[in-house]
Amino acid sequence: MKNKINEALIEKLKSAKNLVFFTGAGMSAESGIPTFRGTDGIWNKFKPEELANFNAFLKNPKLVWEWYQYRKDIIHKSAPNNGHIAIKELEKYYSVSVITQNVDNLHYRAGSSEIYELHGNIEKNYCISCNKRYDFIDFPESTDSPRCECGGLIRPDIVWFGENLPQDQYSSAEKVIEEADIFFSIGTSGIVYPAAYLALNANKLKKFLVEINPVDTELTHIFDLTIRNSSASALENILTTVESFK
Ligand code: BV8
Ligand code: ZN
Repeated sequence: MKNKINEALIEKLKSAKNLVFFTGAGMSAESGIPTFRGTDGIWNKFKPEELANFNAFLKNPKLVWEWYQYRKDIIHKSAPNNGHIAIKELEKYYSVSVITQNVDNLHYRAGSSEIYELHGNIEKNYCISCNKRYDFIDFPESTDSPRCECGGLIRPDIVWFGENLPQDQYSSAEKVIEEADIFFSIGTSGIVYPAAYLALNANKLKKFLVEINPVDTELTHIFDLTIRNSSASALENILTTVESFK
């Protein structure tokens, strides 16, 4: 059932120029990609400290690579959902910036033109010894984990726990938030920092904040409006409403 979107949001959408979408794993749930902490969450099976950190990688690169290849296989069988596509379509009417915590490359595949990847991208890799890039390739099956021609270990270009976020992505994200008229936080539990600081910044800057999530999150209290719906349905509703008055 199409629920009508909130009058205050419609008024904002009528006057807005710049939209910012801050997205998390829930954005890709309707593409069939498991979230991290939900009931189907992948962290229920694996502990982040065991896999998504550099020491775990050095200790057992093959196990960490198996985990990332398993996730890449799921992602390669998935496609952007109507939520990713709606965000791309809104570029017809607004300046749209996507700030994503997701590493699944789906916003790119949906065609969004301005994306800031805070936690890296599962299709990108580099050698930890010589920094040679190995992006957008699949490594052949082997008994060892992928090695560079220099002999060094190749790692996913993903931000692990305890690692700094790419400074250029983070500071660009901070800048687009300053210009935002509406800040949407979609499909994130809001517990991972410093990414979650970006929502707190938007709040401090008194932007109009909208949360799209089926359930309450750690950040719910800072939002002007919460839409308790899935990202794909909520974003389709928003796009249809915008198309009705643009
Ligand atoms: C760092 C890559 C500096 C791996 C990930 C304060 C300041 C700084 C750091 C910290 C701090 N407090 C704690 C820390 C440490 C840590 C942290 O935040 N820990 C948390 C767990 C408490 N942060 C770090 O380590 C960061 N590094 O700060 O470096 C530093 C250096 C040295 C020492 C200290 C600090 C690095 C963080 C990045 C870690 N890497 N991923 C990989 O992907 O393999 S984090 C991981 O969580 C993912 O990247 C993911 O993007 C991120 C956030 O998760 P969500 O996207 O929110 O997903 P989640 O499953 O949690 O929630 C899904 C939501 O969707 C739910 O709310 C659900 O209801 C909703 N949903 C479900 N279905 C739908 C839906 N919504 C809409 N529609 C649906 N259909
Ligand atoms: Zn190398």
